[in-house]
Amino acid sequence: MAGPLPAEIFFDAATGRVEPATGHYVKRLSDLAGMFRDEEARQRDVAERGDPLVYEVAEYRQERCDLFLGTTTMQPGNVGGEYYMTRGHFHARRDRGEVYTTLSGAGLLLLENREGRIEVVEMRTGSVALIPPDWAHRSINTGAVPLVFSWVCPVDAGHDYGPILEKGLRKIVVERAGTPQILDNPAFGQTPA
Ligand code: PAN
Ligand code: ZN
Repeated sequence: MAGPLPAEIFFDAATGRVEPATGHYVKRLSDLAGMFRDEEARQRDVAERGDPLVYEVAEYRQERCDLFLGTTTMQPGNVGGEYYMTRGHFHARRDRGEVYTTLSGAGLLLLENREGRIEVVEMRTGSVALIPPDWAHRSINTGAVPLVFSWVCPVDAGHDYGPILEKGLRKIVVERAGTPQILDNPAFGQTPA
């Protein structure tokens, strides 16, 4: 049996389109219950703004290849002042890292390790973030246009969403007078209702 073959994959830096893609999913605001500090505002926006798209993920993978790759495209927006963000996760395998490369837009990558240490990496065109093994990671679009980044990850890394769903991260990123502010998360450690 032939192994995986070398491939050229095209990423559209403005739209995040992956060509060819082997998978794709979208996350709308209705999919993100309990993630924002103002849950009522989230529900209102779902009802009144037609359940806006928050982000989408497109990927390319081949069987028996140890790596896979893709893009995440995040819309601009906020819920009660808290910028649109991804769910955020640890990798299920604690010995698997990842690399994010920002293709367009502007944002912040919020990282937190098991000891509660926080790191923030700026996301802007050309910036490459190294996510070491066992650091939770969440990306946040703080700009006025889509934030598009590519990622490369071991296929066996897996996702563990549990800890962030249950406790949140220690920091939140909110808009104040048009600029992003990183604040302590007042609800950290509280499981959403
Ligand atoms: C990324 C993320 C993607 C969506 O591909 O999965 O940006 O974020 P959430 O999975 O946290 O919703 C990645 O980090 N993969 O491991
Ligand atoms: Zn990841």
